[in-house]
Amino acid sequence: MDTTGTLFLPPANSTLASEVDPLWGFLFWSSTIMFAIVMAMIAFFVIKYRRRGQDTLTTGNAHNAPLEIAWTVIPTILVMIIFIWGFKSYIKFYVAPKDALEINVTGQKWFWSFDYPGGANSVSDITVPVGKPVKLLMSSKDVLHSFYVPNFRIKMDVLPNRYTTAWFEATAVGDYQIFCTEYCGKGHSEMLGKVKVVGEREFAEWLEKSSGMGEGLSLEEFGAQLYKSRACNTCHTLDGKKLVGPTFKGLFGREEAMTDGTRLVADENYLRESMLDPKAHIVNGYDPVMPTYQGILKDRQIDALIAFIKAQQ
Ligand code: HEC
Ligand SMILES: [Cu+2]
Repeated sequence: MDTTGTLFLPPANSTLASEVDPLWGFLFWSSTIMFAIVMAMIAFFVIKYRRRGQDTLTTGNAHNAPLEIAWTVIPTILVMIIFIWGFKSYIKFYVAPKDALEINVTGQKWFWSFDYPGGANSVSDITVPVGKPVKLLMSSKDVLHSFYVPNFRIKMDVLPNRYTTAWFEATAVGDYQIFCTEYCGKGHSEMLGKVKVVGEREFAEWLEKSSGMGEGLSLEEFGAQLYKSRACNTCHTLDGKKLVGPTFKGLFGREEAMTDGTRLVADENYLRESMLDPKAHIVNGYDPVMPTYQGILKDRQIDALIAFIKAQQ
């Protein structure tokens, strides 16, 4: 069933999703039925015991043992069912299988980055194999974020200075939306990405390609790739337009005013510093919101981005 754009959750594409959905359905429908019964009884009693005249009073019942037992026992049973069912699923969600593929997830304003075993990394989108458990080891570089993949029914807070985990096993190849569900500043709604679920063979090929340092590409070509894959393009244009950050067009060699009153020429050292320590100098007219790429970009990648920026004249 395609539920895109409906009130309900999108299709279930992980093994855990089939744990959650029946429980959710049970909660939803038992609440709905309870609600209907309570509403019907309110309506019924309002009519039955309406005021009929000035002096007619009904005599109230002080006790009704069977009724009192019923309204205690039935909800208790329901709550116990929900508790036991929920607790069992919770444990399954909490404890990843031992053989899970472990991927580090870093949240920062305003994108996700992923580090795979073997040195590959990616920004915004995470690529994973189908039919294999994947464990996410998550932390934040700045504020609270939350990693949410509706198709997998997983949602977990991502905190600075502490690791949280989540795991899933995707059951179908495809692209699934990632949302950040913890308000994290003005770029929060753009903190999007995709889980790209691929076959086992493609995954191995992807790992191979992404752990590479752009072999066979010129620095400028590699830089063009990184400009997109490291999400620079969410804040910097190539066509002269101002986005969250200044455009890369004509940047190299330009003299710029900084908020601390200094004027700097955008040379190679300045560009490098802008990526690794963006708060060191803030360009006049912009907010200090660029994330640091310290620990994310390796030297050849920095060289490649500099070559790419130089070419944008
Ligand atoms: C979340 C938005 C954002 C992202 C993502 C981002 N930047 Fe920035 N960047 C900014 C902002 C805002 C400024 C201006 C304020 C400052 O100097 O820190 C800036 C400034 C810069 C500057 C200095 C520009 C100038 O005119 O002096 C360079 C170079 C730069 N960024 C490179 C990059 C590269 C390379 C990437 C990707 C690896 C990147 N940025 C990703 C927001 C971003
Ligand atoms: Cu966020």
